[in-house]
Amino acid sequence: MEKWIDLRSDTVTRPTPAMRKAMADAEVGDDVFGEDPTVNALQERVARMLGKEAALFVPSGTMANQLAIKSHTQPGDEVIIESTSHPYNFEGGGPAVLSGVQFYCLKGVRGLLDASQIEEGIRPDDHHFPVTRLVCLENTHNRGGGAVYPVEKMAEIYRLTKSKGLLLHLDGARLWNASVAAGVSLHEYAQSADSVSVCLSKGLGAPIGSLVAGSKTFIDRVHRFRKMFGGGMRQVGMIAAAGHYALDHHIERLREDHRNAKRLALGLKELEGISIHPEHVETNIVIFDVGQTGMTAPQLTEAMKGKGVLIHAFGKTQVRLVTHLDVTEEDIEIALKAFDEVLSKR
Ligand code: TLP
Repeated sequence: MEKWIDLRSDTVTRPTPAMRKAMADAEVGDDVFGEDPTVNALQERVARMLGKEAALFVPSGTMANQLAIKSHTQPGDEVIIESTSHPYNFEGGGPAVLSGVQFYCLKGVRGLLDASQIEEGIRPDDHHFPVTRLVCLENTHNRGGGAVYPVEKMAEIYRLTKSKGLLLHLDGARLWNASVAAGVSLHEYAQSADSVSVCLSKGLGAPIGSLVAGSKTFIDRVHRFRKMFGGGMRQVGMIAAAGHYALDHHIERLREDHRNAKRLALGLKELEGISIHPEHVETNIVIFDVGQTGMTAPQLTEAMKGKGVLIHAFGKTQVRLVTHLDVTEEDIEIALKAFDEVLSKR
């Protein structure tokens, strides 16, 4: 295949030549000694963007979430989370192993929870129960089809957590997308969270890297656990430089990804048997159901591969498509044509 159209995830992007140049030119030092100037500048920059006292550079979004959960909780605590969230489903059961916590799962609407639901999930102060310590939210919500949390909804949840003495961690792997789509600053979203994780390696197109942000005391704990989890990195300014480049050049362009996702959803809606709600596509993720096409999601995935288009089967009948830096408007039309051909042949 000459060129794959890879819609499996926005994690598949490759660094652009300009990003690679920035990486090659980076000033570096030993970051475990806190001596990498490029990493230090990135941490300060992201902390500022999120309006937090401090931030720490870590290898992945998974590690960022795990460190936040570890730093906020004690073994035996309970964490309220949405049932389709990333930490609950896609982090290898890490919270049980690394933090010894259990989840209390709530079912949201496209991954989004209400303050009233969360309030009902908080355990009474009774020795029979685990201690509810932390609430985790995800914005945008991956399995929720890239759904954006309205900022007022987050603020209401945050007020609830404060009134109940709980902490709130925001998995903001794609907070950049939420910010661009809703016209709400990162700072404003982050005000409704004690800690925030963000990823540079998704829509922003960096090859590696996430950050956790919060108070100085919290980041100090995160730093200790990062060492314990083996996430201390050395001359990592080369990677942080990709992050700086991404923040300079790749935030505003997320609008293109959102436009492409919408176009994809509208085109898919025209195809018989596909069940999709284009009005729910707010950012760069498109989820649809193929149950009525007579094909399963893995069968469709295989058939699309034959046309040079890579897609991701989310279970038996659900498919996820994600637009990103390496997918053009033209690619979207090619992909839609391929879907049409595959589905009309079945
Ligand atoms: N998500 C990946 C897969 O793990 C599902 C993807 O392709 O979308 N939080 C959210 C909301 C995420 O979507 C992801 C990655 C992470 C955290 C973890 O980031 P990494 O992959 O850097 O560990």
